[in-house]
Amino acid sequence: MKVFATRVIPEEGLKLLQRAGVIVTQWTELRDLTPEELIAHCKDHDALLYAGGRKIDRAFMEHCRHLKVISLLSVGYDNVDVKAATELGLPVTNTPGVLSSATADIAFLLMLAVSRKAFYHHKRIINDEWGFSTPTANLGIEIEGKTLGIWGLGNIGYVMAKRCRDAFGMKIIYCNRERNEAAEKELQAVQVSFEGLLQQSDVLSVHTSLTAETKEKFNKEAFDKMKPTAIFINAARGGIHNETDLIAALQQGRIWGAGLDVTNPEPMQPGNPLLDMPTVAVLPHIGSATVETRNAMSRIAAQNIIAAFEGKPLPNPVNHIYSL
Ligand code: 8YV
Repeated sequence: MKVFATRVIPEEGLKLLQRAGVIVTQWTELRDLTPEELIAHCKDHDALLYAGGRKIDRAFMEHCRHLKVISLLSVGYDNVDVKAATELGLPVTNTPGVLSSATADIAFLLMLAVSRKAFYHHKRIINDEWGFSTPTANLGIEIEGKTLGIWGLGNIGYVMAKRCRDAFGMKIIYCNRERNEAAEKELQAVQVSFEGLLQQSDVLSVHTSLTAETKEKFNKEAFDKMKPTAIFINAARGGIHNETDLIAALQQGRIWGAGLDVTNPEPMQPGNPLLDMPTVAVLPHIGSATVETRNAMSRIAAQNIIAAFEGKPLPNPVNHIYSL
């Protein structure tokens, strides 16, 4: 059996596939495959290992209905039209449960980097502009004892909340569709409304998936309700914030700072005003980008493929969200 991968895949997943006798073709160019190239490559492969690139849409799937599985190297599955896949009988799988710590670490890093303007100061040193002009210039703000608001207190949100509670004694509030009783018990987290989250958070960190409901949920109306001293963190999906509204909110002082591991759109274009703001920190979607986590993800992606090839139940299907 043969797998086509849209990116070079981490070693441990590759080895797992090869030990199972699977032939793996990896797209090694830095540019994304065109839709036509992806179809052409998948025509003579039995599975797709999607590790980034253009969205996998219905048009692709209608040309590649022979695939035994579309195995994502990610926990998020917004880069695939899962509804279409389910209607066309194409299994889609993801890699849950292994990237919560790595991604929460990036959210935590961004919170600190923004609060102390770290990326701005680093850039000043690179530009040979060392130090402060006066004792009150370029000051940051402190995190100790402040309120962390989590939108989407799932696995990643829980780790972020625990890091912040344990390290900085932060008060945890959250807004979820359902209660997170473990967080309430272990972290003394308090469930609040979306309005309450906006009004009470000193740091508001987003940890939801990107869906029709969450798309651009953080827009002008939301930012207007946040504290002018608040920091907005998004290490989930760029599509959850409206970037034009975010830029305006920062420029007009309606919020204090923003830390983004995801942008809208991606990649962020040169000259984006966010890149010149002292209270903004931007990273290129590296939430899961550690040796340990990417290897763990690739092992799961490989296991999903092997199960599909062996006709066994898929360990991590996502089609059920459309209950077909
Ligand atoms: C990247 C992520 O997608 O898992 C997710 O949903 O956003 C990240 O892990 C992944 O690193 C791309 O291969």
